[in-house]
Amino acid sequence: MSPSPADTDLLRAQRDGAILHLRLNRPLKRNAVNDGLILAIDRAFTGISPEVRCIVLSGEGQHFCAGLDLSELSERTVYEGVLHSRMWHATLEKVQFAPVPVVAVLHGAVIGGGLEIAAAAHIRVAEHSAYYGLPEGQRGIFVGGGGSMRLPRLMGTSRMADMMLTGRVFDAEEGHQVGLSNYLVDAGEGLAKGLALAHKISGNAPLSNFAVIQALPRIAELAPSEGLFVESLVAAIAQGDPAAKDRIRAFLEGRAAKVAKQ
Ligand code: 1HE
Repeated sequence: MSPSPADTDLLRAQRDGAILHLRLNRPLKRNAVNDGLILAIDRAFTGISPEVRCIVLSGEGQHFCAGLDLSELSERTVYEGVLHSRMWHATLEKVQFAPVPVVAVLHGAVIGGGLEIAAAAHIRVAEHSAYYGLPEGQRGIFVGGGGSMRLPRLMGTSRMADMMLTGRVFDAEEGHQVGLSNYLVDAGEGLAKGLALAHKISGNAPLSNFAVIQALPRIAELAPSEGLFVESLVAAIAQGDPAAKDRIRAFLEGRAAKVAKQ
């Protein structure tokens, strides 16, 4: 599938030094994700410049994302449906296993596939306007963008089943309590918070960030014995990096910040 010419601005990309800001840009359709938009996300996460240290993902307009573009759904056969879901999987794998951390900034509707996109990010900042829904149950469909794999790990299978079976919508506070967001901020402050976090993350040693996003979720899925063994390897690799040695020397010589309450 290739996007039509009208689809070329579906995802806005803006580089500011080490930070790449990607914006879902279909506000008139509440950033509903058509094939063009998912393919644009896929392209954006393919071959990220080595100068980029963190990615911020947000949505243009009043909502983060209204989920799958339902107008494209009705024409698909069962087999095309499987391929379509696998396309989302491939794209959101690229998001979750991007070479650098991804911070999602959520506001307004974070629905269906929009929540699946958010779940693939490493950190979620939510504004008080955010609300979370999985109306797939009411629409007669199922999640298809990795939601059944990622969302239970964030909020638990039972809560996700409740959302899908009853159409329950979590507001920003409830979403925060159940683990859907890491930070909850006032209206209009999400992007500033997301960018501030991205700046902090960009200041870390790249290999250390890489280990956190690549090794941590994989180790968490292993049996304890295998997980501990892999952890020892990743720990040794990270501490062998010159950046780690420089930073530890800086602390021991009193040149690095202490850990302090924020
Ligand atoms: C859409 C979509 C969409 C809006 N597909 N066109 N997702 C849903 O079931 C959510 C459906 N959307 C909504 O419930 C509401 O639109 C919102 C709560 C997100 C926003 O409400 P509102 O009042 O701000 O906007 P609106 O007037 O409902 O929508 C504005 C336009 O966007 C309108 O089109 P228009 O041509 O009449 O202006 C809507 O039709 C259009 N629009 N959402 C297509 N989703 C990988 S599988 C994932 C499976 C799912 O994601 S299922 C969940 C689908």
